[in-house]
Amino acid sequence: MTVEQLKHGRLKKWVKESAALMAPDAVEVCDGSKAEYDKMIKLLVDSKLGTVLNPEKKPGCVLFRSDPSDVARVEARTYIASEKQEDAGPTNNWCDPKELKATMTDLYRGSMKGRTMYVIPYSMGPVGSGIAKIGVQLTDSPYVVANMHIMARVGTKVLDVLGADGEYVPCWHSVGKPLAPGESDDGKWPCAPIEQKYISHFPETREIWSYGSGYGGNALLGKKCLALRIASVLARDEGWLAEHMLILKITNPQGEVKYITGAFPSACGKTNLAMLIPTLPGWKVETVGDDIAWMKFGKDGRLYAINPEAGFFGVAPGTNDESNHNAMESIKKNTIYTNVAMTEDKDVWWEGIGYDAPGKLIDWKGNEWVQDKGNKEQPPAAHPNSRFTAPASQCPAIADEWQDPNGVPISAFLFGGRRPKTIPLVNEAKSWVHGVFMGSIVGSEVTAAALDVKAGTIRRDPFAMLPFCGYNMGDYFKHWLEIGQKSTPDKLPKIFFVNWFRKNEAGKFIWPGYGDNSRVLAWIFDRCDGKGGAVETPIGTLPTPDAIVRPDGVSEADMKELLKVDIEGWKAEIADVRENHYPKFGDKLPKELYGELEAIEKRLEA
Ligand code: OXD
Ligand code: MN
Repeated sequence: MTVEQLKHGRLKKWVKESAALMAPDAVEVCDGSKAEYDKMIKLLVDSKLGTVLNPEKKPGCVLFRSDPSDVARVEARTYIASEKQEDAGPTNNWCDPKELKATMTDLYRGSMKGRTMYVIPYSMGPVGSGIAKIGVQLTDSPYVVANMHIMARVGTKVLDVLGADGEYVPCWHSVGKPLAPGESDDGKWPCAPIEQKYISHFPETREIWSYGSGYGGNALLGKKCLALRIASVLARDEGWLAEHMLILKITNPQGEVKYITGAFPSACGKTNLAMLIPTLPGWKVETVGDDIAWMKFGKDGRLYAINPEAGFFGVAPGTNDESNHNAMESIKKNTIYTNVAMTEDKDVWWEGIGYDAPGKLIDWKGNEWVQDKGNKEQPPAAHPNSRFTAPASQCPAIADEWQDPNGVPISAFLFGGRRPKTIPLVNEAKSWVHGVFMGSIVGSEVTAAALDVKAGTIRRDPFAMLPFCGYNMGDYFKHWLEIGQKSTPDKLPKIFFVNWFRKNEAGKFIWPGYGDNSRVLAWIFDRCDGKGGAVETPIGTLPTPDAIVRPDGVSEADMKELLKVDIEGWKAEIADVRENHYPKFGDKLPKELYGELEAIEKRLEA
């Protein structure tokens, strides 16, 4: 479709003005068809950016290697450009919107020369759902178009819903690498240097401007930018929730069903939890979403969640048949791989895939790589943040309801992180406010390799939303407290703090995790019905020692340790929250949360 054929006057005008600034050689409106996807892949293969994988082993799959400067979200270059700095809050980078727009307009000027501008109309959420939102992304990257085909619903069907004057979130994206006449990418991943990368959000005008990166969360603007940062602002204003949460469906042996969402910081196994295969006989877990949940109240006072995405953009390393069989099945065909290693017969390989490298590989940088198991210093063949982009419909465990436009009713929220000590395996909040307190103190252990911080340090990541909240996190806590006022405790989801990552003195994990997490989910399921053995403790409601069926290898003593209230550890935890965490939010920190802090302090002293 051409720009002239667009029926939406405002959209047409905006596309034309954008094209005049960015000066692409051509403009194409995406229709979302398979032919369009194939055309993008062909363009990418012809310009030597993509490699078609072995059709016998990975039919319909393509591999990309990005520039080493463009391998992950860049939090330092991500901005919340609200009118007032206070509205971005202490945890976001802020810039004056006028200043930022001026800087970026200069960068965008002529940035698409030699390239085509693609206009991608997309829906986050089932097309036409009352909970869904529409965005239109302009991009000069066929890689982004192909990925958006998988991660969102794109094309003509979205324009049909938008009609002549519907609302959409305008999103600008350019890789920031114009081409001279006759020049082609010729195998060199296009992007701008790090100091020219900007991932900018304008919450008041609901706009997204991304420049200089072609990678994942920086460039697929429906995901973190729209579905979390901008949507969190819409949710605050409209009384709903846009969260960094997986959504799972769980069925007990009697055939009863509940839906659970869970917020965990990046790299804590959300995708694995969303797709787990229970080791507990008779139980079944199915997937609704693995990264983002949008929740609105139904007429019955319950919260209903949709997964706004249509695909999985998952981390490859560590994914194997044991850790996540369903993910491995999901990525066997029609998948885009980025920065994994390639075998001699054009299959994929990564660290933690479950078997040794089968011969010589090409690593994520494009160099030959031969596994040297004796060398602990050997750089990985796959980048630690290498990814797969796969259609959710390919997941064998996808729930029938995953595209239900009305969403699924949520019974429980989980919060968790990697906590080797103190935090028990599972802990039920005593009240909504106590649950919000739990969410507000979520933290996860960082490894020295991941960030420039001391190994073993706990990075607080409230509600796992630290990099994704589009406004002041103090106000975000308040919003959560207000949500709790909109319904009654019997209708609201119950809140649980979980921790699959406890270690013993020798540094070994005490809890096996993965499929055995179903044992904890079963207790949570029962608690939602007021059942399941439970004891009141100073920190919350914990399972009785025999309430969770122990997996092989977990002794009675281990279970006791996993469910112990570590009074001294909790005192230190609470002191850290009081001294280092909460003060960051100044007077925006709701007093109810200080109230919870004090109540726990008192109970720990008693
Ligand atoms: C993600 C993340 O990519 O949370 O989903 O970082
Ligand atoms: Mn995520």
